[in-house]
Formats: sequence, structure tokens, C-alpha cells
Amino acid sequence: MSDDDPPFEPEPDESNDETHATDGGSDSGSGTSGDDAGEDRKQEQLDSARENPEGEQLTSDHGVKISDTDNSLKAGERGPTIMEDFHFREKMTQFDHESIPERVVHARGTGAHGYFQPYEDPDLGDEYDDLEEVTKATVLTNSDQKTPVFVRFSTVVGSRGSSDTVRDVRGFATKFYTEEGNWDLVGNNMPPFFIQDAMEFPDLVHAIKPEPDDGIPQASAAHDTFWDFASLKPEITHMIMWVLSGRALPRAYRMMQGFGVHTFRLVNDDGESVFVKFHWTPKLGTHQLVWDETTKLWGKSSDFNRKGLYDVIEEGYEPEWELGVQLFDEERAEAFDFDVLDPTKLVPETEVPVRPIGRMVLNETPDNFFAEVEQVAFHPGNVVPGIDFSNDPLLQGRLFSYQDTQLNRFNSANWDEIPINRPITERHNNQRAGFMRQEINEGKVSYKPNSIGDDDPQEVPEEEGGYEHYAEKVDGKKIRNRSESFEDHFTQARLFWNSMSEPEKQNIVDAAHFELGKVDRTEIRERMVYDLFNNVDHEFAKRVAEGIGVDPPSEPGDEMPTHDREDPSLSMENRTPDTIETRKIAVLLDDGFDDEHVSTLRSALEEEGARVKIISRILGEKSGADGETVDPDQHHVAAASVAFDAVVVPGGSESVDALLEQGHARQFVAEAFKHKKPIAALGEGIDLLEAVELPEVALAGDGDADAVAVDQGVVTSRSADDLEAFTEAFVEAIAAHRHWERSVKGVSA
Ligand code: HDE
Repeated sequence: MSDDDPPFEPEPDESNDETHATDGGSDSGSGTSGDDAGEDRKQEQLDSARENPEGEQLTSDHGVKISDTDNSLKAGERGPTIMEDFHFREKMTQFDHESIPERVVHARGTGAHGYFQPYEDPDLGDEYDDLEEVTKATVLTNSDQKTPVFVRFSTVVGSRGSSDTVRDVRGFATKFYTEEGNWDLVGNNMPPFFIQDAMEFPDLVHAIKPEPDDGIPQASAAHDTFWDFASLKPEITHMIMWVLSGRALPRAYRMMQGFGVHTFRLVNDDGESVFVKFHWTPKLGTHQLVWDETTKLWGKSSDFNRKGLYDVIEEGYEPEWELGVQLFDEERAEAFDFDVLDPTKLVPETEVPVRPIGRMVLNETPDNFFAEVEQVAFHPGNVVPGIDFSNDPLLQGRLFSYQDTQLNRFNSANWDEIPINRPITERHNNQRAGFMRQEINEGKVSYKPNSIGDDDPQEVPEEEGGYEHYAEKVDGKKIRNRSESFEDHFTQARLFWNSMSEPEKQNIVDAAHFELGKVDRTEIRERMVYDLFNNVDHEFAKRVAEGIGVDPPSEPGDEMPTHDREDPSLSMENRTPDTIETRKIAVLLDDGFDDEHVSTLRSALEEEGARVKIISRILGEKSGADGETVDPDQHHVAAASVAFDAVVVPGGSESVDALLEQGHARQFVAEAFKHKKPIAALGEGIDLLEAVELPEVALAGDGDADAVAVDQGVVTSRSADDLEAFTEAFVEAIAAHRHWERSVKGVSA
């Protein structure tokens, strides 16, 4: 099978059949009527800016046809180039100016289009009957309305060309083109943040970015300046626990949760407000890579996450997330043992459940990376009526920074006029000028009040949709300090640690060994262990200390909380729905493979939504023992197990004998084992697993010819008589994603 053949046709979704409609005809003036007008309108707007140069004649930017684009104009056959060559000048000037400043953080990313649609009558528990009771934002409440979205996922620290699979927080920024203007929910894949006040952000970023003297390291926190800063900032502890966990190594953007991080406000028609935390929950589960795998991917597939999102959408899948809200009023907020305005805290789901209120579907890749992904500009200050800010000092600071940073990136206040950033609503105001103004406004008047133009554009009263800020009572002295209610830095860090399974805890310890192992200064490592980790959990601190040349602390830290609370929602292992959709499965074979094994496996796995890829030593058709042929998708030079979710070795003695001679095939299996991925083998295929000497794994033996053996995610069947039972067991092993119980100490891969 080639990459061109969609392996899996997603079920036709009735609610979704107009998703790609770009055929015009929508009512551009329609308000919040129950149709997909908004969704269509964004597509139309983008279409009007799309150009397809294919087959057209080459022209200059001023529209003149060009006769030669390879040779510059010269004075004589071998003479100097002449400046009047306008085509040369233009081509070179455009090239010289092809880049804009990369984002100071979140420089590396990718994006996709899609839509958001609220659920009809979502279950909000006992406290609220319906969402209209708490917000007038129809983007969240009108279940007939699909709002177009553009989502950009990103890493934070690395520069634009850095690798995708580094240990880092991931950005999860969504632009909703609503009927009431743009709403940007600019979140991350982790619910807390590093710091409590926007004032500290430049210091945090300076500390984590490459060090200023040598510009090293790229896209990594593993160096002295970051941990120096961290060890002196106990408020960072909770976030550090997340960053050391598998959350910082997402398997795919489509397998990642998203969080609004801050507490926001929802506001209803009567001007009443409740607090809200926003959550994105991926339909495909929340999954991670393992560290060794990520470092190999830096070299073998450094666009791994970017390509992953692009490929699945192009292959016809539609990654989906549920938007959930945690709703709580001021009184409830007062009762928590943390401050909801403190962005280093989350609201535990054990306290306030997440209520799903709608779904987001990503179904279209960008046509032009620069015009869409690079130029999309988010701003947490972009809100619509019904959504408002809290006084979280980090959020308040962001409201300044994003507009400011766009001015730097675009060199113009008109950044919100370009196609990807334009709202679908009409815009009327008195702005007329500035670099790269796109709109051509007619008329004499660009001021207010005016009599010449009937005093247009008119202000809109709140009842008619004008944005009114929530009338929160604020009364205080001007002070520069930190609220006492922001002082507890360890309770939630401990909650996170307590909520991890043992393998997840080990991952955190291993990550700390790597990160702090890269820190030269002993006193920094000591501070991390004694001042931070030992105030989270004493055993944790000792386990970290052992690996980094620091004496283990003898007593728990003075500030270590004693609670044993857990929140199961924090563990990724509890976020593994029973699906293998979009997982990439490698089939290792050579000439002489068992035809039935391959065709049965492929159809069974594809039926479950997996993507099956045939890997062979060299490209070009391979013949099965019974004469079937397959066309390998990748060969050994290009394929590596790190880019797959599981591997299966079908039978066929000639094929397996060839694989046994191929170091790459052994390496493929050994690496998949080391990275705790599902492995399966049928018939003679088991010989390859035996040759690799997977430690402490029970394979189907000759004696139990009929049985399907399943041990630690390794599924084998010697006789291969019951292919149905075999594939069922393999599908189950793939759905589990990783098999943490394996001992991989002796595996050299
Ligand atoms: Fe950002 N952040 N940030 N940030 N952030 C930027 O804006 C900033 C913060 C987040 O895909 C920048 O357009 C400050 C929290 C995402 O284009 C910049 C503070 C959260 C993206 C900026 C924060 C985020 C950015 C760089 C502390 C999670 C990528 C380029 C007060 C809730 C958006 C840009 C995209 C980007 C500033 C903290 C998420 C410089 C000052 C907390 C997902 O404006």
C-alpha cells in the first residue's frame, strides 16, 4: 500500500458533512442562526486570498510578464550585472526579506483549520441548569453553530528550526472566528505555569533559552542557568513536576490535553459572572514518547509532531478534542486551599469536575505555512461578550505582551487585517493608516464625534452585543507585592507526585537525573533537591539525589505537606481510551512472507483505524509465499521504530530468514521493546523475537501451538491458526500504548 491510499475512511459524520464547504452562498450577514455560515465564511475569506500559480505565466510583482528568470541582465556576454534589471532586484529583495522575526517563545509550531461546535444541552451537574445561565457567549452555547477555528501547536523554548520532540511545554493556541469577533484561547498542554507574575517572564525565558555567552543549548532546559533560576524560585515547583513528566514529551499533538491555564470569567446576560477553567481533552487519549525515543527522533524525524498532524489530516482523519469547563463561583473559590488567581495552581478535578460542553475537530491542513502558521497571531486579550478576564497577574501581563510582540513580528498594528487573523465579522472603526494597511475605507470621516458621517460608526449598547467588561468591584492601594494567598508552593506539586503511577514516578526521577545531570554547579543541584524536591516528597528527593551526586536529605523538608491526596485525572495512564485510531504500525517483511498473515493483519488493524506501513530492506515490490505482492512504504535506510507505535513480524520462513540476517530488523524490534511498544509475531516471525533476546518475556512456544501468548505487550502465536484471537490481543496491546512493566535494563538499542 502506498501513502496515497487512505488506510482508513472515517465514519461519515452527519453533523460534519459541510465542514469543507467553500462554495460560497453563505449569508455573510447572518448572525448566530442555526447553520454553518460562520464556518463557511472563514473559508471563503481565506479562499479569496489563495492564489494558485500553477500553469500561469510568470510575472513580476508589478504585473509585467517575465521572459527569463535564470539570467541576470549583463553588460555584454561576460560583463557586470546592470542595476536596471528590475526582475533581478525584485527577486533578490523579496528573498532577502522572506523572514519575519521568529516568536520570542513558541517559535516552532504547526497548525490546522477546523471547527468548534457546542453540545446540545451539556450536563453541568447539579449547580447549573444550562450554559446560558452562566455565559452569553454563543460560541459556547449555540449547538447549531459551527465556529471556524485555527489551532497552532508549538514548543516553547526552541527556535523555529529546532526539533519537535524536545522536553518542553507545548503551546495549544486556538483562534475561534466567532460571529461576535475573534476569541483566542491561548493555552498550554499543562494546567499550571512556572511563575505567578508576568514581571518574572523575561527572567524565566532568559534563564531557559540558550545561555547568552555561548548560545548553548538549543531547545533545552538542561543547563545551569535554568536550574539556577528554578532552584531560587520555589513557586516553580509544581510546574517542574509536570515538565519532568511524560506530559513534556507528547506522542502527537492530537494526543495532548490543552488547558487555558488561568482562571477566566464567564458572564451572562444579567452581567453576573462565574469563574471558569478551560480544558481540551483529546479523543485519542493523552500519550507520551519515552526519552530515549525523543532523542533519536531529533535526528531521524525532527519534524515528528509537525508531520504527524499534517499526515493524519491529509490521510482523512479528523483529530478531535472535547472542550470542558470547570465552573465555580467566588464563594467556592474562597473555600479552596489555594488562590484561583495563582497560575501555578490547578483546580483539582476531585474538587470541581470538568464538564464537556462541545467538540473541536481539525480537518484541514494549511496551504501555505508562512501565510497561515507563521503569520497567525494570537492575543489572550481577544475575547467576545460572555468571556472575560480574572485578576490573575500573569494573565493581566499577557494582555500587554501579545499585542506588543505582534508589533515586533509584523512591524505594524495592522497585523490583524491579514487573512489568517481577520475576524469574520465586519469591522468598522476610525483606524485608517499604518504599515501595510489592507482595507480601503471610503469617506471623509475618521474621527468621533462627527456630524459629516452621521456620527458613524456608532457605539453598540451592551443589550445589542457591545462588549462590556465585567463590573468587578476593585478597591485597593497601589502596591508592588505578592499576595500571601500565593505562598504555598508544594501542596499541588505533592498532589501531582502522589497521583502518578510508579512508572510515571520513575520517568520523573529519570528526567531529573538527565536535566540536573547536565548542571555543572553542585550548589544548584543541591538547592533543587533540598529546597524544592524535598519539600514535595522526601522519597522523591532521595531518588533524585542518588543519581546526581548530591547527598540524599536525611529528613523531609520543613515545608513538605503531609497530605496523601491524589487526583486520578492527573495521571496519563488514566487517559487511555480504548482506541488505536491513527496509530502507526510497522510490518517487517521480506520476499516469501506469509500472505494470509499480512492481509489479515492489515485489514483487521485498518478496520480499527490504525495506519499500517510495510517496512522492508529495500523499496520495490515484495512477493509473498503464495504469490501476493506488496509495495513497501519505507525501507530500512529511512524507517526507524521510533517513528512507529507498534511492530509486527508476520510468518513465512524465507521472509523471516532474510530478516534474521538484517541488523536493522533486529534493531527495530529491540528498540520497540526498549521503548515499551507493543510487538507481535506470527509463526516463524517469532524467531526474530527470539534472536533479539527480549528479556523476561514469555513467547508462544512450540509446545502450545494453538495458543496466543500475551506477555508485557508482546503478542505471539506459533501456529497462527486463530488469527482473530491474535489480532484482538494485538489491538488491545496497541490501545494500551506503552507497556511500562517491562524491564529494559539489559536492552542494547
Ligand atoms: Fe505566552 N507568549 N506569555 N504564554 N504563549 C507568546 O506571543 C507571554 C504564557 C502561549 O502559537 C508570545 O505571539 C508572557 C502562558 C502560547 O502563536 C509572547 C507571559 C501561556 C503561545 C508571549 C506568557 C502562554 C505564546 C510570543 C507571562 C499558557 C504561542 C509570540 C505573562 C496559558 C502562540 C507571540 C502561537 C506566545 C508572552 C505566559 C501560552 C511573547 C509575557 C501562561 C501557546 O507575546
